Amino acid sequence: MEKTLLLLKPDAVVRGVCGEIIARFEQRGLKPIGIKMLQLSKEQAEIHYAEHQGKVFFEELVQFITSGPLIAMVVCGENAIKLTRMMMGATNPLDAPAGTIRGDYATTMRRNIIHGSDGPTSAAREIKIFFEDHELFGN
Ligand code: D4T
Repeated sequence: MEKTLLLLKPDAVVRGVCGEIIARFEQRGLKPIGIKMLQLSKEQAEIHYAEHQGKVFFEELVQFITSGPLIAMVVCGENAIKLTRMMMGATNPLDAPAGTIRGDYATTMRRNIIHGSDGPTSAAREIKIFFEDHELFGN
């Protein structure tokens, strides 16, 4: 069993599509074991996106992810990381086919509706940023 961190970004909350997106993961067989709504501080966003520090899009990325509340969740299941990445579609929604989350809900790279950890190391690191051990259930 694998765990991964998903963020339903502020655009998903504003547009009221979080429930639909969470339902997709449940339908696929991934089990949510922790969910919370929060607004990231600039410092937390910079830690979460540390790998992008210094890139041209970094400032706008931090500005957007801190612009309003988001929903953070940890889902658990076999091959959860690969499965969630496939379900999300490409980072650039223009390259995400219909049927994927970004392909169905997003149009721009900046507002691409969802984040998912891209590997076991980043999943472990990112889960710790958003959740304490006692906030995860069925561990
Ligand atoms: P996230 O992290 O949001 O799940 O996206 P990905 O894992 O799919 O993609 P990423 O880390 O490469 O990008 C993080 C975040 O930055 C935005 N972005 C990215 C951007 O605004 N311009 C760019 O050129 C890139 C590469 C979109 C997602």
